Amino acid sequence: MQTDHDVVVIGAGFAGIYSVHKLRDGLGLRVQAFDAGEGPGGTWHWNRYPGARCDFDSVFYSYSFSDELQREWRWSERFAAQPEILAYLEWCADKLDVRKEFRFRTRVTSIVWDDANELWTVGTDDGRTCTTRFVVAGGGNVTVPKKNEFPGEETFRGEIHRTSSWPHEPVDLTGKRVGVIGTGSTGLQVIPEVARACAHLTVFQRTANFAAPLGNRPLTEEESRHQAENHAEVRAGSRDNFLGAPYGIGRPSALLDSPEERKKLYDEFYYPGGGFRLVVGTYQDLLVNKEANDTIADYLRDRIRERVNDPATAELLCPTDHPYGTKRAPFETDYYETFNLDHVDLVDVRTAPIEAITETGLRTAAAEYDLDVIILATGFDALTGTLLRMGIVGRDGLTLEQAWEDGPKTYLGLQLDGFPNLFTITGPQSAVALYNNAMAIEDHVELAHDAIKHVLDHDARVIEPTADAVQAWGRLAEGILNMTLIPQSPNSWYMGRNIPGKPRGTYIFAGGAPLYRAICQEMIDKGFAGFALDGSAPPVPP
Ligand code: NA7
Repeated sequence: MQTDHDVVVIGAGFAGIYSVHKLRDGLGLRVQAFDAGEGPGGTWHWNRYPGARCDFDSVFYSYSFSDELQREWRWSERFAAQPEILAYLEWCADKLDVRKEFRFRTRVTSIVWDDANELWTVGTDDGRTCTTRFVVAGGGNVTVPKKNEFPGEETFRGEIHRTSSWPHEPVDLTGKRVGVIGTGSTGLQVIPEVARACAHLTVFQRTANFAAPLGNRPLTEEESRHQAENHAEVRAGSRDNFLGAPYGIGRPSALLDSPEERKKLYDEFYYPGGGFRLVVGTYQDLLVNKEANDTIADYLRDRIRERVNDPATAELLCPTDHPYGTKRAPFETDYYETFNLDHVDLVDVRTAPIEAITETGLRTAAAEYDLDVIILATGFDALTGTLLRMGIVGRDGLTLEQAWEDGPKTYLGLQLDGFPNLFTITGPQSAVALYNNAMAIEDHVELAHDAIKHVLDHDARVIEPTADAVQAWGRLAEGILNMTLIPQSPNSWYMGRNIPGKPRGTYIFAGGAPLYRAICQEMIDKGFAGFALDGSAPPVPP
């Protein structure tokens, strides 16, 4: 049956921009794309809080598929800030001429499979609907903020801001008493910036985090030009690296070196900074061996005690409840020194939880805090939240909520059984979260493109993973996750544990990008093993 479009693409971030380009210009498909924002940018359109910055080097956190894009764009900092990444994505959208396929300020609210006609009907919040053969969901996996858990928000006489929907106009904090809730990657970025701008800052910390210096600095013109002109050499090896950047590979085990050798190596990575190089460039067993992990955890706690003047505050900032890296490792600039400032206080809300937002501030189980501004940096319903709010209904009226009531179930994080012709870019259980997201997205868009091409080449109508393939992938992803230390974190979003009531499960593929890519390649070589075309499938890969 004729549909309005061949493909509907959701999202105008890294995933949506590339999907439109790849499917329209590569396969000649009729593409309609939607994004709730006013323009391209995705995550980088919304997260405009002070200090928002990527902690992957800009030269790696950018598209690699186009020589032209890499040659023409110049980064100004080693780790770009939000405005520059947003400008980059807007520029890419123009260069690729994809804006015209997007309807902006439009949120997708329903995606319903019509089994009789083998098409999707997509509804949007402007009351319109359209039909399409394929849907490529590229709405990001860290986009739906965690709901505010504190009663009384409506009574507060000051301002409340969420980092994930920060106002476009600058927020003036001069002379204000500010409270920040949350000390994840976002909190650690926003806290030093807010401290610089306000009269008094109270940081409400439930779980201390292991942060290491980011090592950001401006790039010289020479460096920036060198990166652009030699991008292939500069990025070589990215796809062979666990994290998707050419960061090198560490020594086999932290336990084979003496304490002095270990300290020397950690110092070499810690003091200059460099983001995730610390995780992959030091020792290979940090995420799988608790004793090895303890060596870096102790090292990082010692650095916190060195940098924070007040011993009691330093102890409160030292994590004790999870191994390093089992919650997403954050990177910081001046975070710990912020607590040496006279006008900054740290409040422990683990022992005395926040009970309510009041007319004048916040109340914890132990005290009242008077505030003019409250900043919520409390995290996201990550990995599944974006898809679950799109009103997706597959075969036989099965909703995505029903399909995932015990946690996500996917094949390669790309497709789900019962939801034909629907592709989830960097969906749950793909090589996401522990992988440079820009590159993970590129890989996945190409995989979706290859799958759609496979359908078209075979004059088929629908592609969908078999139930066996989904089960096998779930078992593999779970098995690999259980070989790491990640399950030892009580509240990591890697396992859905940061949201009360969210099903616990395997939300990421923790085997690393090279293994994930090898599995996908084998799947393709075996004729899209694990996927069925019009109901008929080749055997599941061993
Ligand atoms: P995170 O890493 O989930 O951090 C959220 C923070 O908010 C974390 O410190 C939480 O403490 C805290 N939080 C959440 N709920 C509460 C309540 N009820 N009381 C006190 N504190 C609370 O989110 P981010 O935005 O920082 O980072 C998300 C990702 O975005 C990041 O990893 C990058 O990939 C981009 P908790 O640890 O739950 O005790």
